Amino acid sequence: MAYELHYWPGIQGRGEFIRLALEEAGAAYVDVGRQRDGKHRGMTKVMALLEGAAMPAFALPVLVDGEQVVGQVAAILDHLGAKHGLTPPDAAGRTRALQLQLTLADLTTEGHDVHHPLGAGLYYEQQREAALQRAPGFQEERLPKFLAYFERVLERNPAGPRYLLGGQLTYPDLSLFQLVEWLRYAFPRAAREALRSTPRVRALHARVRRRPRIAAYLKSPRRLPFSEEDVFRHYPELDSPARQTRP
Ligand SMILES: N[C@@H](CCC(=O)N[C@@H](CS)C(=O)NCC(=O)O)C(=O)O
Repeated sequence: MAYELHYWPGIQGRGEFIRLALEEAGAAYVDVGRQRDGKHRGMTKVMALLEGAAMPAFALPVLVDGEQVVGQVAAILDHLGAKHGLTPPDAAGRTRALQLQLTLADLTTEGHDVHHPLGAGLYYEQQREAALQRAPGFQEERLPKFLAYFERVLERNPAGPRYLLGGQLTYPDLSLFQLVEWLRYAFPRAAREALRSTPRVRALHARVRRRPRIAAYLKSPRRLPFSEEDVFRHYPELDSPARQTRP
């Protein structure tokens, strides 16, 4: 039976972490929110699941696997990883994968909060001044710190720096690929600067991009473009060198 991915339509969003894992696994799935079949529009089903599941999820994405309903990106990837060989087989390795994914979730939230520092309920234009103040700290301190961390993990992998964990691809590799994609889109200047000193992260990104199923997915209509509705957004003024944005 095909998995159901429940997520907002029209953006990559956090649903993209799940799509990349499903695509790499070659798993059949229905992107429910994107279904447009007249009366039973996909988002009606998505909202019904959010509100009606026996054990509800707080937010999207949500994965339905038969009887099981799983929320939180990291928990969904742990579930899929175990079923499709995208997590290390031993318990310690599985916990390490989760640790890396949760660190990527922290980076995702911090990247989002650059353009929405005051609250998700306000438009960007209502918090632009605060965003301008927040952006330099993200670009100069947090982004380089996160990327240097993943560089260190790759460098210290006893099996070599091709993947974050062991000698084969696991789901955090796919998620790190997505973060590099987003960072390059949203903060081209800052990402170029930070990635200059993280060659292993750059190489991992290129390696994931070349994987046949990922390459096919990226060319498919299922891969939506980046946009200013998404978790990572490109506002040129937020990617300016700090000295121009600080008072
Ligand atoms: N920690 C959660 C974050 C989920 C999340 O923030 N989802 C957003 C869309 S990307 C959402 O639906 N937010 C609604 C809300 O938080 O009320 C995860 O990783 O799944």
